[in-house]
Amino acid sequence: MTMKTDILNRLKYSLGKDAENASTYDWRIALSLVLRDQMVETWFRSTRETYAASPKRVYYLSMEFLIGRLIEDMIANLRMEDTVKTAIAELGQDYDTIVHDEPDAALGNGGLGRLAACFMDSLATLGIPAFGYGIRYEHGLFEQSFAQGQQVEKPETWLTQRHAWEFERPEARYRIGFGGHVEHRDGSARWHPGEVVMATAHDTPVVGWNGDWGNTLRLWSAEPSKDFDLESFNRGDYLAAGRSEALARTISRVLYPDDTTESGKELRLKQEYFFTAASIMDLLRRYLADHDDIRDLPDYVAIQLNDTHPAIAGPELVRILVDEHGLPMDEAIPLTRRCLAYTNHTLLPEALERWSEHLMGRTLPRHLEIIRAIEHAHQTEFPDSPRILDHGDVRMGELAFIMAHKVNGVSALHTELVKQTVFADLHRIHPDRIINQTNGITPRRWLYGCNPSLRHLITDAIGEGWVTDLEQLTALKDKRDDAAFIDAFMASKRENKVNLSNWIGQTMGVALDPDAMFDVQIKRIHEYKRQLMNLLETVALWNEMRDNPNADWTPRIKIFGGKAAPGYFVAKDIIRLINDVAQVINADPVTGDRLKIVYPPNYNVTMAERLIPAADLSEQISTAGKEASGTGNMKFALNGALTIGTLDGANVEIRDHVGTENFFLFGLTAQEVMERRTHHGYSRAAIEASPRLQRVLGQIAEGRFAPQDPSRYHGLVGMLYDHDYFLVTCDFDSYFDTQRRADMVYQTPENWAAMALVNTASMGWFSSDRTIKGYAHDIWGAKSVLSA
Ligand code: TH1
Repeated sequence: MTMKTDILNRLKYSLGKDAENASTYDWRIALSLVLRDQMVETWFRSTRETYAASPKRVYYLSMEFLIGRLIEDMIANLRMEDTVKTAIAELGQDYDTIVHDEPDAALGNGGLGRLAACFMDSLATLGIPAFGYGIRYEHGLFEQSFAQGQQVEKPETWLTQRHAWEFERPEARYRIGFGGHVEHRDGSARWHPGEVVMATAHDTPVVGWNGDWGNTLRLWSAEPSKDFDLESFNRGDYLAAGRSEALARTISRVLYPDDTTESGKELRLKQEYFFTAASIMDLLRRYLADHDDIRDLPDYVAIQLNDTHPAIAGPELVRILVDEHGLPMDEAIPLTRRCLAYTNHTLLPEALERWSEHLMGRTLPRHLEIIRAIEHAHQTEFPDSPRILDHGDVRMGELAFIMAHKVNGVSALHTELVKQTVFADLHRIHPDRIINQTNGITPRRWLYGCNPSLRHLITDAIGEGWVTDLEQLTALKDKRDDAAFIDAFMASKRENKVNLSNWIGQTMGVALDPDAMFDVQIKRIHEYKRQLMNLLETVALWNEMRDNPNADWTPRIKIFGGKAAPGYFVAKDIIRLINDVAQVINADPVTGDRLKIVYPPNYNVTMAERLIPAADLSEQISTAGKEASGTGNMKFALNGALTIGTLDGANVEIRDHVGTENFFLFGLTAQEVMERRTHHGYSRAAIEASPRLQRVLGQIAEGRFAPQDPSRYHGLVGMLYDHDYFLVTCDFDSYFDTQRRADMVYQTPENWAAMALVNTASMGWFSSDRTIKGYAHDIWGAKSVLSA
């Protein structure tokens, strides 16, 4: 009853609308504002308790927070589902319509950004005082559509609507300098920036489970330092007056759409420094408000660098300690190190950030001096240390490593490879610095929220404790021989598949058989993730179905989702090929309902929430050694999909947890991959040994899927023959055979379901709550402040 009046009041007083004239948008904003009001209570209480306890605070610095929609998250965490649904129904509105009206906040590219969002949820649920710091991009990741099968990018516009969750903080504004020169006098330095941009804070409350604790996601937006250039304006030079304003705003205008690729652009460096510097100033202001001695900073502040993107935090904090607080350099560097920790998310050489010294010196002259001082100090102590400054570049990985007291990888295998490869020499010098923290996912969004039918089934069986203690799912293992439970488990999966089929029918006009195996690969399009291998296997299966149309084939729906970086041409070719092949196969009456390919455009968090609960088979097929962890792999297994995968990233640990008999393993190991690359002509040899693969490549090369333009894929096929760096050809046969093994198991639905149930039941360890406890204990020395 009060919920209903609260919504009507918000509609009236915040939106100036009455119920008769309110649009879906108006209802959504009114509801969001009511929910935000509810969160504010928790939020204030958490802030008060934090000030009273004066604990160590965690600051998670990330270029990306891929939060998606928030409304259902907020409703679930506040435990208000029934209240809201009743109120919305009484108001004569449709709950789903309102929820689906919210734009998906895509302030990230993929796994790295989504991990940051899961971590924020876990920090709040665990009651660890924390801030997420990032950039309030005006345009998130581009919107993808397909034109004749090719990816088309359009700007994303989530902020053209009101972002109902945030509070602007005009009082939290900082001046961020760029360029200019450094003045040295009497042994001290002063940086005189040539250009200044203002950083303004926008706060989104992040409330944990049950509304027990609230933290803050603080995103910075860039604004001109003076409203505009009055002098130019008065001269009548309106363009010049606007130019400096536009330049400032450019910094928070758009997210770089490159996942695991370094862009090396000046604007990117400015974005990195912009949000890092604002965050450091903000946390220092908070610290100095109730502490006198800057030397105690590491007892109260833990700063986590999400990859090297905020690695300039090291030199920035040293700069403030030395230039503004008068600490000697040899004290400032170790003090800073005790505050900082760095997470490495990839070994891909193209992702390791480097900035030319020239650009760094021009953009951040004082920081370049400090980086030289850091280099000098480290070289003095460890003369054979690898260098930060190398061939005229500043290497951000080395800088982050040297300025961090802990460096972590994101899965057991990845951490081992970090020790053996990128940071082998630094690891020898600092053998205790590298540790592992295997990634995790929040069960609130990735089971409770996205899969209501499974949520209810589990809660009815074992109670609700699993939501904050995911290991309780192990109790479900007892149910694997309980026929009634297995039936209910299968019914839940089928319900999700029917829902997905309806959505795909409506949005794409393709009819799907919900009893077919739903085989899903959703992630950024990248050669190392090998969507191409999945597609080649699909064509091979199609050939064999046509050769043998009367055999008892397991029907398959191949579902793809994902975007390619706009400048990544091979990835874009792969997208086009998937769409071209889909056209041919989907129209084939011989295979009919038994084989379909669907590739819904514009994959995002919201689409993942639809697809994952409906998946039977999860494709985690990267070249071993290339996927640092993966987190989609965890979401699928938690929702009762079986994995077909390589021994890569967190797949290794997932397989250990669910049992080797409940995981479809194939392919070369990371060691074997490295070894195979030393063989001359390995891919041509693999193709020649596989008639099945030869046939598929022949069909693609001769234009079977692009009859109007038969040479379209010559480049792609040629690449597989000559430089198949990601070993698609070498793993193809083993992948195909393993797929047929999956087909066989699927033919006995109860067996499949029992294996799927064991997957769900074994995923407790992959909760991001476990991951965050690991960071808190091993890296931050931070504790929960949540009163019991
Ligand atoms: C991803 C990794 O590729 C993935 O394996 C991992 O699960 C995820 O991070 C979370 O740890 C990365 N995303 C990016 C994005 C950029 C640069 C490097 C990486 S690594 C922009």
